[in-house]
Amino acid sequence: MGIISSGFRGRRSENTALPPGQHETHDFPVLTAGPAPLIPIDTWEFFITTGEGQRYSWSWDDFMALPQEEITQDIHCVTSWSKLGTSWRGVPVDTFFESVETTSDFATAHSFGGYTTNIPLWDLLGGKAWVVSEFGGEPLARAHGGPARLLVPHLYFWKSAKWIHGLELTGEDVPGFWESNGYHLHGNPWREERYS
Ligand SMILES: Nc1nc2c(c(=O)[nH]1)N[C@H]1C(S)=C(S)[C@@H](COP(=O)(O)O)O[C@H]1N2
Ligand SMILES: [Mo]
Repeated sequence: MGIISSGFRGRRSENTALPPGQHETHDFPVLTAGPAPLIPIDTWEFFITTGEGQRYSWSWDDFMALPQEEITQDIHCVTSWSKLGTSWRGVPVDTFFESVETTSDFATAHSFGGYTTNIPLWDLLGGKAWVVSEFGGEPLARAHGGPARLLVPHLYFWKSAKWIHGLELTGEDVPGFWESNGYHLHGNPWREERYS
């Protein structure tokens, strides 16, 4: 022995699940620009509008009737905390798209309260994103986006729009709230796509 490949030399992060520049937290910080909106369940809807002018929508009951998945994923906030192994329950974005026809390549997620964030459709489909209504086996707390938020764990957590209202599909990538304020258009934590 005695031969150590250069890949193993030096100080290694204890947890290989952490993207570069991130540290693990066991808290669940709340990060919201502005006040948390209150959305009564009977007025809640999730919409998808297409570049072709179609509008699809689901009431809370429609949403609850869809097949739900248990999700365990790591989340990474651009402010440098990561939370590993978080558990959620929700509906894959793919499920909503089963009935949607579009040629659009991009989406703007719209939240109740006005927050927006842009995400390529490719990053929302293929089992990579969900609309979730439970965290850790409990209904999602309002501070964390309840009754329902978007979960896009493979991108920085600002893409996981709390109080999700719907997805507006567009032909071009249109910067959302943080993306218009200096954050990266895409936000892949493994490539440290933090700021533009
Ligand atoms: N509607 C809405 N969604 C939002 C935000 C927000 O201000 N409003 N903040 C984003 C940011 S910057 C982060 S880091 C996460 C924080 O989610 P948490 O408060 O559940 O930790 O929500 C994202 N989704
Ligand atoms: Mo954030």
